[in-house]
Amino acid sequence: MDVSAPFDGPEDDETDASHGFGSHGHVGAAEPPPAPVHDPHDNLWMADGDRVWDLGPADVDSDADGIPDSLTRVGPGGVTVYTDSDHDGRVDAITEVHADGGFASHRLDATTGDWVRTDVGRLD
Ligand SMILES: [Ca+2]
Ligand SMILES: [Ca+2]
Repeated sequence: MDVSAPFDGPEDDETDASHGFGSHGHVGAAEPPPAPVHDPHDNLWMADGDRVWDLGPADVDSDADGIPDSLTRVGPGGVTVYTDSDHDGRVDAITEVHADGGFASHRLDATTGDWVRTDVGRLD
């Protein structure tokens, strides 16, 4: 083999100038872990059995972190709020607010895929 590497010339010694200039080994150790990538244009979805419901893009930022995570649907009996709390696109919390002021919250159990009621009450 005749491999002529174009950059295989003698190294200059400019890198020596940085020696002894901040000898910290792990400069990036204090950096926070990368945030999960989220495309706000991704639609929220939820699975019902073997069907997948595409609910459309999130338009409500329920926890004020700057990322839309919820959408609301108004039905004949009240308003339902669908929330994707971990920003993976899949709805994992639902709150139904009924026209009479009662509400019920459900959260998706990721291990079983079942919806578990987490809260129920009445808005006064
Ligand atoms: Ca949010
Ligand atoms: Ca989710």
